[in-house]
Order: sequence, then C-alpha cells, then structure tokens
Amino acid sequence: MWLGKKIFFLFILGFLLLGGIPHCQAWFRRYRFVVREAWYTRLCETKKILTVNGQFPGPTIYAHKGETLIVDVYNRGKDNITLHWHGVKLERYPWSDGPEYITQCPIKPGGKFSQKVIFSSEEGTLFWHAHSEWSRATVHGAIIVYPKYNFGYPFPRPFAEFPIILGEWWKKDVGEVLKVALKTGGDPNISDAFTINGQPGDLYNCSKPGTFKMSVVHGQTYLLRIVNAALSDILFLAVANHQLTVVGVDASYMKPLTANYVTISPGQTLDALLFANQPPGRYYIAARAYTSGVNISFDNTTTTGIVQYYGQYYPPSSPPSFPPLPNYNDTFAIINFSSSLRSLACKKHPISVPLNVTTKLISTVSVNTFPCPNSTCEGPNGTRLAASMNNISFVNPSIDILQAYYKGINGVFGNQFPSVPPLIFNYTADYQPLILQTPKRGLEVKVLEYDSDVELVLQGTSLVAGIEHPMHLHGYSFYVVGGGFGNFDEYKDPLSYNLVDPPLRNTIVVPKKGWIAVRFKANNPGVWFMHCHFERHLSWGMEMVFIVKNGQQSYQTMLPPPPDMPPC
Ligand SMILES: *[C@@H]1O[C@H](CO)[C@@H](O)[C@H](O)[C@H]1NC(C)=O
Ligand SMILES: *[C@@H]1O[C@H](CO)[C@@H](O)[C@H](O)[C@H]1NC(C)=O
Ligand SMILES: *[C@@H]1O[C@H](CO)[C@@H](O)[C@H](O)[C@H]1NC(C)=O
Ligand SMILES: *[C@@H]1O[C@H](CO)[C@@H](O)[C@H](O)[C@H]1NC(C)=O
Ligand SMILES: *[C@@H]1O[C@H](CO)[C@@H](O)[C@H](O)[C@H]1NC(C)=O
Ligand SMILES: *[C@@H]1O[C@H](CO)[C@@H](O)[C@H](O)[C@H]1NC(C)=O
Ligand SMILES: *[C@@H]1O[C@H](CO)[C@@H](O)[C@H](O)[C@H]1NC(C)=O
Ligand SMILES: *[C@@H]1O[C@H](CO)[C@@H](O)[C@H](O)[C@H]1NC(C)=O
Ligand SMILES: *[C@@H]1O[C@H](CO)[C@@H](O)[C@H](O)[C@H]1NC(C)=O
Ligand SMILES: *[C@@H]1O[C@H](CO)[C@@H](O)[C@H](O)[C@H]1NC(C)=O
Ligand SMILES: *[C@@H]1O[C@H](CO)[C@@H](O)[C@H](O)[C@H]1NC(C)=O
Ligand SMILES: *[C@@H]1O[C@H](CO)[C@@H](O)[C@H](O)[C@H]1NC(C)=O
Ligand SMILES: [Cu+2]
Repeated sequence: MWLGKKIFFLFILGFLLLGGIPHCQAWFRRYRFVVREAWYTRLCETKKILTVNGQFPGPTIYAHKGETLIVDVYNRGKDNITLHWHGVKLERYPWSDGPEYITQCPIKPGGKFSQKVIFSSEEGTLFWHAHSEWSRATVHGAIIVYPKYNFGYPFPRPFAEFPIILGEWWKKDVGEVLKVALKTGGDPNISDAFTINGQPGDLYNCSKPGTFKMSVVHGQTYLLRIVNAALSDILFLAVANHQLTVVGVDASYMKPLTANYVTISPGQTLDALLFANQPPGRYYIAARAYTSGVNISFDNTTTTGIVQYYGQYYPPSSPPSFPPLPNYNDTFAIINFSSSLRSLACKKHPISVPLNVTTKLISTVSVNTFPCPNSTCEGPNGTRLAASMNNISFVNPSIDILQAYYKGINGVFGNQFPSVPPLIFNYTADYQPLILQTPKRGLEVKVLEYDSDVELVLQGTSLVAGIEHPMHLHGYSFYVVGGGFGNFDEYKDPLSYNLVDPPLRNTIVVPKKGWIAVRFKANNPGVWFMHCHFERHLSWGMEMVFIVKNGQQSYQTMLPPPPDMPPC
C-alpha cells in the first residue's frame, strides 16, 4: 500500500516536472485496448477469434461512481470495429457510445480511437462490447463500478467478488455464420456452447480442464457480478444447494431478492450475493437457455462452473451436485423473476419516476419477412427473415447519424419514426394475415425535446414467430413501470403501473405476445440507439434511434466531439 502511494507520488512529481498537466485538460486513468486476433481452443477445436489484448473474455474495467476513464482502442484486426460501454450513460457525450453508423464510423484496421467513458449515476456491474456486426461474440468484458470513495454498498460488504460472464461459442467463425444467414435469408446457425468466463464447462467434450472454478471460504459472502454477453438466448442460472440474493440489476441497486435461480437476458447484468453456508464441497453453477419459440431451434446445451469450498472434504473426487433449473419453456419462471425486482427507493437511493408524461410512444417489435425472387430464400415459405419497430426495418446509413445531426448534413436520416403503430391490428392474435408480415425499409429517428418525460410502450407481436425481445436503450436507464400479456390497453393498463419502486434498467425483455411500459426523462442530449439485444434481430432491423435535443443552458447541451473521431 505504502509503496504504491510512494510510486504514485513520484509519478505525479515526475509528471509535473516533465512539463505538467496540459493546459485545461484533466488527467484521467487510461486503459489500453488492442483489438486483435488470437488462437483459442474450445470444444476440441482450435480457431482464431477476435479479442481485446488477446483475452477472452476481455479485460475488466474498474471505476468508481462518477469517474471518467479513457480507453485507447487500437484496431489491429482485419475488419472494422467499434466498442460500446453498455449501460454507461455518457452524459452529453454520445461521441464515445460506439454503435457503428449510429454515433460513429468504425475504427478501420490500423486505426485508433481514444474513447472517453464518462460515468455518472451507474453503480454496480455493466459490460463493454463490440458494436459492429457479430464481433461482440468474443469482444466483450465486464465493467465494475464501485461506490464513490468512502461510500459503502447498501448491503453487507462482501468478502470477495467474481465476475460471471455468460457467453456463447460457435465452432465456426461467427462472422461467417452471420454472412451465410444474411445471404440465405434464413435463421443463423445456433451456437455450439454457452460459456462461463470463456469456458463451456464439464458437460462439453474436451472442456473439463478449463472449467471456471471459484474458491470460497465457508461462512463468507461473495458478490457475483453476472453479465449475459451471449448473442441469442435469455439464460437461467443457478448454483447447486445455494440461493442467490439479487441486490442490483443493470448497475442500479434493488431491494434484495432471494431466489433459487436467476434469469438474465442478453444485455442485462445482475449483482447477486452468494452465502457460502453449505457443507464444504463442490457445487455446480449452471446456466442454460430459455425460449418460448415454437419450432425454432436453439442451443439447448448447459454451461457449468464450480463453486469449491476451501478445506478438506470427502470424497473430493465425487462429481459436484447439480442445481435444478427451470424448464426451457418456463415462461412463468422468467416473468416471475423479472417482475419481482424492485428499486431500493429509499432516502439514500431515491428514485425519480416521471409522473407527468409529456411524450407517449408506442412501438411494435416484430419479426417479419421480405419476399424473395421465386421464393428461394431460407426463411419461412421461401422468404427472407427480417424484423422491425413500428413496421420499419432499420437500414444503416453510410455515415453516422450523430455526425449528420451535429453537422446538419441532410439526407442521411428522416425524423418520421411513428409515435404509434402505423396500423392497429390484433398484435398478439394466434394467426396473422400474411399481408401484415412485410415491413417497410427505412431510417427514421424520433426527435425528443430536452427534458421531456417519455413513456414508451413496447408491444410484441405474433407476426411470423412471436418471441420475446430484450430491448436495450443507449444513453439512459428507464423505469419499468408495467408489463403484461396480450395487447396494451392505454386506458386500463396504466392503472396497474408501479410508480413507487419500479426497477431501473437499460435492457428489458418484452414477453412473447406481450408488452412492456418504460419511462425516462429525456435529459441526456445526443443520438441514442434503441435495439433488440438478440444479435440476429438487430441484424434483421429491429432497432430505431432517438435524437434528444439540447436544452437551453450550456450544461444541457452536447459536448463537442473529440478530435480523433474515426473518419467515414
Ligand atoms: C451451419 O450448420 C450446418 C449444419 O450443421 C453446417 O453444415 C454449416 O457448415 C454451418 N455453417 C456455418 C456458417 O456455421
Ligand atoms: C462429444 O464427442 C462425441 C464423440 O465424438 C460425440 O458423439 C458427442 O456428441 C459429443 N458431445 C458433445 C456435447 O458435443
Ligand atoms: C416468484 O418469485 C418469488 C421471488 O423469487 C418467489 O418468492 C415465489 O415463490 C415465486 N413464485 C413461484 C410460484 O414460483
Ligand atoms: C412444428 O413442427 C411440426 C413438425 O414439423 C409441425 O407438425 C407443427 O405443426 C409445427 N408447429 C407449429 C406451431 O408450427
Ligand atoms: C437438444 O436438442 C437436440 C436437437 O434438437 C435434441 O436431440 C436433444 O435431445 C436436446 N437435448 C435436450 C437436453 O433437450
Ligand atoms: C414445455 O415443455 C414441456 C416438456 O418438453 C412440455 O411438456 C410442455 O407442454 C411445454 N409447455 C409449454 C407451455 O409449451
Ligand atoms: C404536466 O405537464 C403539463 C404539460 O407540460 C403541464 O401543463 C402540467 O402543469 C404538468 N402537471 C404537473 C402536475 O406537473
Ligand atoms: C424464377 O423462375 C422463373 C421460372 O421458373 C425463371 O425463369 C427465373 O429465371 C427465375 N428467377 C430467378 C431470379 O431465379
Ligand atoms: C406460403 O406462400 C403461399 C403462396 O404465397 C401462401 O399461400 C401460404 O399461405 C404461405 N404460407 C405461409 C405459412 O406463409
Ligand atoms: C386477439 O387475439 C387473441 C388471441 O387469438 C384473442 O384471444 C383476442 O380475443 C383477440 N382480440 C381481439 C380484440 O380480437
Ligand atoms: C407494414 O408496411 C407494409 C408496406 O406499407 C404493409 O404492406 C404492411 O401491411 C405493414 N404491416 C404492418 C404490421 O403495419
Ligand atoms: C469500414 O469502414 C469504412 C468507413 O466507414 C467503410 O468505408 C468501409 O466500407 C467499411 N468496410 C467494411 C468491410 O464494411
Ligand atoms: Cu428481438
């Protein structure tokens, strides 16, 4: 500790002597992220994957609440790349946000971009990931945001913490999987394994030696920082003989929720306490998919890690016990868990749910199809699979929307994203007329006035294949005030909203044939992406963009761009 302080002091002294801090520029902690390929062996096969610093999962970023960091991103790979700080609001600074062609053009091979990551209200676990095509399959890592210095957690201080990063592994190159799917118009190949901290675990071939193990001391409490970085599946996770107490989601604290299992969708994060209070031994952590899709193939394998107690116990060689997990199709298990989450909503951790909504929006989220010449595509009935919000299947521009907006370049995007579905129909009916199935292609944003109080209802539809959608909003967290099955009823349903202690999240699962209502105050000016966090749905067009205008005051306006924005 002392040595560390001395070295730090000498460093600062040297820094000042060697020219000092540049004029008017604060000093920030920096991370060096080199995006490059590396060889990895999983499931008995060796292949090249894209990584950051050769690591899979990538390096963990540590911050304290309210801190600003700089990540110097070097692209030493063969393809364009962008990086996104998932759940970090980046107040007034969308320039670092990362989604390709939304807030920046990609970092080309050989290029570099120094991304300023501005933390504000986030506290808990988040993650960072690539935001171009499917590269986030292997380019991701945890972000851990500690309380401010000299502040504690709103729960007993854990003895130690472990990131639990859930991922998905394809034996084939993921870029190739996407390319083939987009070419044929069919469903992309399912993954070959799920992973915990990069390892498939004992139940897969050739995987036993690498299985992730966390060693615990009997009687102590551990904080699991769980991230779902998978591309295609909502997951159930449980630990044999142990319950988990969820204390935070999406870097926002929750009232403690003790459960036998947790559910987590792609894009979501959970902070959960594990009490090492069982007889010393070895216990499996296991995770596998949930799906409501009928006749949709999915990866039904199970990834495992091991909780192993320090000390001696017999027989040490017996296999660890296995936790019960809900059935693959147990919708109740998913809904019951996520609707049991409640914000702390106390004096120290107050909430501010918008009560006087000024902007009401409703958007459908649908899987769709486009016709193919001679019905030669591999989607249903020879069509090409697609997806949409309010019947618009999003088309990427060739220069990023943020730049176009900031510089006033016309013709890049339209501002006519509809506030309500363009056609009222029975969204959740068992059978839908084929004529409704084909969306429009377009690029329309929704412009929001600064400080408007927004309510957004996301309505799932049963077009093509009704399935759930984990919807993620950049630049904001939102309060999840309501949700249900069937069609949203604008008169009846708001009566049962939770405006007292709704969970604050950045990603929420719209249930199959159901809806979700969220609220947020549009007080972060910029260009902010909203999309399904199932990667195939994103590739098919299930996304839209909010432009939040500047406010009147200088502290309510977007900051200027950095000098090194990647050129288009
Ligand atoms: C997709 O899966 C099929 C059948 O298992 C396999 O033959 C094909 O090589 C896979 N293609 C890609 C790109 O993963
Ligand atoms: C493991 O390998 C065996 C033999 O090659 C094969 O039959 C089996 O399907 C594999 N299991 C998994 C989970 O891949
Ligand atoms: C629903 O979840 C709560 C909180 O985890 C739990 O107490 C309750 O038993 C669950 N209900 C059912 C029927 O599983
Ligand atoms: C699912 O597939 C089976 C066999 O192909 C078929 O008989 C059944 O009708 C399908 N169900 C639905 C809901 O599409
Ligand atoms: C997983 O899916 C495969 C292929 O559909 C099937 O053969 C297998 O029985 C399933 N396994 C489990 C555990 O459901
Ligand atoms: C879920 O799967 C089980 C076992 O495969 C089946 O018996 C049950 O009918 C399914 N439930 C629903 C709601 O599809
Ligand atoms: C709600 O908003 C409207 C429109 O901005 C405003 O006229 C009204 O006074 C507000 N009501 C409350 C209680 O804030
Ligand atoms: C579609 O089918 C017609 C008649 O079989 C054929 O003449 C035409 O070349 C086909 N077009 C394409 C794009 O395959
Ligand atoms: C498939 O296409 C044919 C011809 O356009 C149509 O009659 C039929 O209803 C379609 N079926 C489905 C399930 O889309
Ligand atoms: C919508 O479809 C559902 C499921 O088929 C049905 O129960 C409901 O009555 C329909 N609603 C209306 C208004 O037609
Ligand atoms: C979407 O727009 C297309 C083209 O205008 C139309 O044919 C289709 O019926 C619309 N579908 C819905 C669900 O609004
Ligand atoms: C990489 O990004 C540049 C800049 O936007 C673009 O011109 C180029 O087409 C991209 N390359 C690929 C393969 O997408
Ligand atoms: Cu989706």
